[in-house]
Amino acid sequence: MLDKVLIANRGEIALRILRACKELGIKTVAVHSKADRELMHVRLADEAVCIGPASSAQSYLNIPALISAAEVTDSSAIHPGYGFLSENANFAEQVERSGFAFIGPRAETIRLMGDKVSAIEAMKKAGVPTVPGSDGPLGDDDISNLAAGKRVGYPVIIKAAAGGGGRGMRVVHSENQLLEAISITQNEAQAAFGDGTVYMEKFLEKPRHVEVQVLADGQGNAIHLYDRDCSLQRRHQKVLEEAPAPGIDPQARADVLEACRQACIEINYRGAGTFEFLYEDGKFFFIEMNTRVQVEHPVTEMVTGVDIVKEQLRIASGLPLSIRQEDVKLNGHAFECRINAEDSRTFMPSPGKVTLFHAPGGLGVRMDSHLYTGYTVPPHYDSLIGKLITWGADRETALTRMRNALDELLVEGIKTNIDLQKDLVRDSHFRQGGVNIHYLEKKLAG
Ligand code: MV4
Repeated sequence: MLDKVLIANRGEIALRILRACKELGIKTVAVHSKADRELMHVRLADEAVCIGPASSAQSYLNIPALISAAEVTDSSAIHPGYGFLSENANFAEQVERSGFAFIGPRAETIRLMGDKVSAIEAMKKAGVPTVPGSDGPLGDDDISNLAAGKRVGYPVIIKAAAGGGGRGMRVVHSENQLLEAISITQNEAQAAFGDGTVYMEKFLEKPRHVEVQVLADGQGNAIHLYDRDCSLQRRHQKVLEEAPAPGIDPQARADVLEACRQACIEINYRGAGTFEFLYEDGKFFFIEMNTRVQVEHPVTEMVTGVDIVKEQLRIASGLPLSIRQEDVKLNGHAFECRINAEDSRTFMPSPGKVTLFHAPGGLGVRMDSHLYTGYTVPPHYDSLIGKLITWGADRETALTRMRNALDELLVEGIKTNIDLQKDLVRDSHFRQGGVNIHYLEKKLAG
């Protein structure tokens, strides 16, 4: 087992990683910016190193500072968490070249999935269902691009190969807009990512966002941990997630889960990963793969009993998977409400001092948060201050527990989205299950 892990992140996920390390008897190193001395995991870690000023660019994204911190503390591995450098192939490469284990996939896998065109190609080859589209990047020949549009059928969507997560996309409703849309998306992608490569997909109008969690050991073993529904989002920021995705066609689901597991074996995947799909009319369409632990991983943990972060640490230690597919049983239902420090109306971040924090409790209630009374939420980072997760033997029970837990949750001194979450868990369409990716924004507009 790894001896000492440097946690290259902050907030609730840093605390989550610290807890997993402690369970496995792994020593921990917290790295933090000057604005983050008060973070709970900094207090709880065996060692702490200040890596730079408040700005992320000079601290949590500062590769030389992170590698130096790993060197001076004699760490054996670096856990990147989510966001920041978690999907940066160059970081993974430098970490491993410096003699530390990167807790994630090999750099070449991160690179493969970072380029959405190569990711889709690899998945298609592995038998994962993809969105009908251009089968590779669009070239600069107008005639063949128009032909591709005709073949795929309008509406289509033009996406940047280097994009993902909603960045660098443009919907095209008819042929006469196609060439201009391609050229604008190419220019924007070149400016934003330094790579103007774009591709085309059929635009799905009312899909759900359903994703599949996987674990693989890079030694030929891979399992899936079922699916999550993350359709409730605003501006590509997920708000409320659940596992499993409700009301999915059983055969389509069984097929896609097995396809994801096989794909991991085919590409010799290592670590935790997520296959993102659009689900519409009973069919799954792969769009992207995430090569990190995700914010919403707890809902999967609650319904499978598998500790995803502990498995990441075991895999990085070179151990084979501790669980076989046939031993993963789906048990009950879980929800996660993301708690953000933001204005409930404008969604503007609301940093400041937390004058009271009270976490809910009881059977089937989990609060992953670094908050405590007296903590000051700094203005420099993401506004996520915690995740409230509930489990129940069925969806209704888990949702009732969430309604009650949200009523118990107290965060005073800053603005939060708790009232929005209270509204959502009482929404009749959401309670029904299976709303599409546009539902929340339509509700907020209406
Ligand atoms: C799409 C799509 C419809 N059709 N692709 C947005 C984020 C990125 N991961 C992919 N996205 C989309 N791709 C096709 N072919 C609609 C979206 C989309 C979306 C997807 C998932 C969750 C929320 C979304 C919100 C708007 C658009």
